[in-house]
Amino acid sequence: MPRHACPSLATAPLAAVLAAVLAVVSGCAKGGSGGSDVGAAELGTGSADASATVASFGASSSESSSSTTAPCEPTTWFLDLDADGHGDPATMSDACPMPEGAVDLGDDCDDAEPERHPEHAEICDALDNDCDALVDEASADNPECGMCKLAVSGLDATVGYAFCPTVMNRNDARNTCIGKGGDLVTLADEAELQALIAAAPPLPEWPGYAIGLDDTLVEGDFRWIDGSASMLRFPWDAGQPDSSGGDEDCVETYFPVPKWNDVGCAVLRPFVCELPA
Ligand SMILES: [Ca+2]
Ligand SMILES: [Ca+2]
Ligand SMILES: [Ca+2]
Ligand SMILES: [Ca+2]
Repeated sequence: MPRHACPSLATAPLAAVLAAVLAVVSGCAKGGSGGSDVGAAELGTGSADASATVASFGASSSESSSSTTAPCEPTTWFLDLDADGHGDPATMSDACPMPEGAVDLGDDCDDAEPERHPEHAEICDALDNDCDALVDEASADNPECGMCKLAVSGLDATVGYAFCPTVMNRNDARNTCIGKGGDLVTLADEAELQALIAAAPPLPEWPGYAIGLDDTLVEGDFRWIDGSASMLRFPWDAGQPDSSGGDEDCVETYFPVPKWNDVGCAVLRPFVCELPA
């Protein structure tokens, strides 16, 4: 069926207004091509700024393909005050087009610190760079921190070790590990012992490194500091433990061969921490 004809505006000025109104009602657009559904706003104002905001563009974008203005889809934005490409999730808003200073990622754990966001490598700077709630944890990018060599356990990627060469008594060593978010290392079984050995950097054979094992409560009954049981058969060095002098309640291990020795808890030793990774 042929389309109905659009009236000419050139021949009858008075009739032009009526014809224009009729054209809208009947589906005739300004160009006279007919059939396209141009919005009334365009006819009334001739304005092309309807895309400036979501509200003015409305929900008719799919029907405006004949308009010369490209549609603008509303997008969720987040303010990125520290300009690290990751926005503050608390500042979410939908807008069109992109507001100044905003990004479409809302995962920054600290929008005032560009050295902290989920894609940042963890480095030794007393900050949680990668936003995983762990500060300066061991990773391929963070092999050493605070004098300690760091390594992730090959047995459990959530476990890390810190091999700390600074000598101190057992109590201070333990508090240092606790201050790092862990404790002196404890070993559940042979597999964990082997994981510790494999993770250890090259270390001098002496002195030994303090670990989280002692018989402070009951002489001769060595227990892990976290109270855990152990399936590990302790790899004592020959003749150890001997409680030489009658007061050797703490334990040190040598690397790379795990020869263990009981030693006085006041003796200054390097130490191994077990930390979340
Ligand atoms: Ca940011
Ligand atoms: Ca940040
Ligand atoms: Ca971290
Ligand atoms: Ca850090």
